[in-house]
Amino acid sequence: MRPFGFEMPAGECQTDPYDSHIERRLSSLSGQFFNQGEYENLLRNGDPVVYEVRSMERPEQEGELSFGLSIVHPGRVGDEYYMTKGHFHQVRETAEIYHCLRGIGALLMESGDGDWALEEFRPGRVVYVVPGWAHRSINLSEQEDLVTFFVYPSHAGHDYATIESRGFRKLVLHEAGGYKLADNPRWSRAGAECHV
Ligand code: S6P
Ligand code: ZN
Repeated sequence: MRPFGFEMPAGECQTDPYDSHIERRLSSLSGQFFNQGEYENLLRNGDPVVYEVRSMERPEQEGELSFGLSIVHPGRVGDEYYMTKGHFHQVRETAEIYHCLRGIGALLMESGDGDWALEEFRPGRVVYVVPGWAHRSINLSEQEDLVTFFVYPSHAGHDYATIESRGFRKLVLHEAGGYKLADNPRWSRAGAECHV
């Protein structure tokens, strides 16, 4: 492959290099939303696409960088905003950068021993995920997609199982005029530490 460049508009682009497109529907986020009753209600009325990822596939080896767009659609399950599954990198010593292109949201992050951080996304904002921290994108808008550009080392791999089993320590919930953070009752420090 030769060096290359491409446009990165916030909207649709016909000339981007992405060769992979995945859609994550509500059914693939089973157990992740706090309000299980509302989750099941919504699923009975269909299985909406919650988020999409367009990326360029690179060999999963050190030295390569994988990158693409994460697009989280607007919506809520009860008071909880649409969000990505979230993951640790399998190779914990790998970082990631997110650059917000469009929308309003946040990146919820959590270290292996349960420290947590929330960084807001708005157009132009960059978030640096330090090695060892799990990350989940959350769309805080009720109308607009949250579009971020991400880049990470291609050998990082993805550990989804840890988050699937206990979730993140904090929930990001809607409240009039903004959002609030709440403790996730499913989360336990013991569950966090056994996965460090
Ligand atoms: C990969 C990077 C993003 C996410 C995407 C979807 O390391 O963090 O490409 O894959 O935002 O999130 P998730 O948690 O479903 O992979
Ligand atoms: Zn990642």
